[in-house]
Amino acid sequence: MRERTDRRLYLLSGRNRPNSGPPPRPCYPRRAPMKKTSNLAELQAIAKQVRRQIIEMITAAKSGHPGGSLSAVEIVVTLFFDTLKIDPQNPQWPDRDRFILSKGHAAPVLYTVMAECGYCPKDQLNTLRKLGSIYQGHPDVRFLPALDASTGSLGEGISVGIGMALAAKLDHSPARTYVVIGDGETQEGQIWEAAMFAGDKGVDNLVCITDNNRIQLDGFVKDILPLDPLADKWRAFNWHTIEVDGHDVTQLQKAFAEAAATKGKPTSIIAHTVKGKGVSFMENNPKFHGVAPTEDECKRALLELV
Ligand SMILES: Cc1ncc(C[n+]2csc(CCOP(=O)(O)OP(=O)(O)O)c2C)c(N)n1
Ligand SMILES: [Mg+2]
Repeated sequence: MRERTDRRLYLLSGRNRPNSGPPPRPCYPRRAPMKKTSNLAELQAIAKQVRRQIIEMITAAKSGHPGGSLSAVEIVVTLFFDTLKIDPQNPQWPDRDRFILSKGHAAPVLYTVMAECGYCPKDQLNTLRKLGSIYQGHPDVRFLPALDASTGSLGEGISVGIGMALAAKLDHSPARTYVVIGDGETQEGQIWEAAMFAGDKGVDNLVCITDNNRIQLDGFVKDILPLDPLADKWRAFNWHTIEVDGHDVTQLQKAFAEAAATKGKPTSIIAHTVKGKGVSFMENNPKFHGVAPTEDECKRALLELV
């Protein structure tokens, strides 16, 4: 029954090949099972390492999105290393929790964390955005089959997540689905259609985390199309809504636990973050939405991330 649901989702994904299931997910060989941790110091240390890797890989690519990758580090690290029920040695486990980085341009944070978990090779991270690399500019399951979804066209991730969450319910699976969206992305109409649907249908195995870093591609969100009062809007759509400091691992852990304990409603976590977090000249600087650091800027950034 669970396999059939996976197949239904696959057909919906548009990659419909008759008489074939989803492509096999190659298990990247690792020697030991992934080490999960709830320990604050360990998670913070991983976050720092992830930030360094993000800077290095975007510098090597000479293009990419540092700001929104850095703002989401604690969110993605806390999910993968602590909250998500996953097994990188068995990436197709039907009851695994699902993760969708709807703001797919922040792929470097996802690739780095997945590589740290053992889903994919660390030594290829610096091939980001190269022709044929498994680390495409936006997450693509055709290149990296351990992903739960291809993303990059903003606005779509919650809708995809709703499908996965409802499929889990049909299968009586404990799997939960987590979607990370951007605040600029929240200006997309599809976000609110999905919010309205999930709130009405009580999709309580779905969590949407907004990386609320206050900046989108063209500048500050408030100057382009303000979202406030953002939490009230999610509440009005019948979502259990929590606001946290998105760089505070402990607050994130508590919010994810509160979401898991919430029945009858999906949960929206508004994570207040700083775009470019961790690198002084990138923080709150709209320029670093989609511009790679120069070699010199890379060196300066890495000196700050020790
Ligand atoms: C449908 C769609 N329109 C436009 C873009 C181009 N785009 C890429 S990132 C971005 C801004 C996103 O801002 P936000 O969601 O706040 O991301 P973050 O600040 O976390 O980087 C835009 C408009 C896109 N990827 N998809
Ligand atoms: Mg933003």
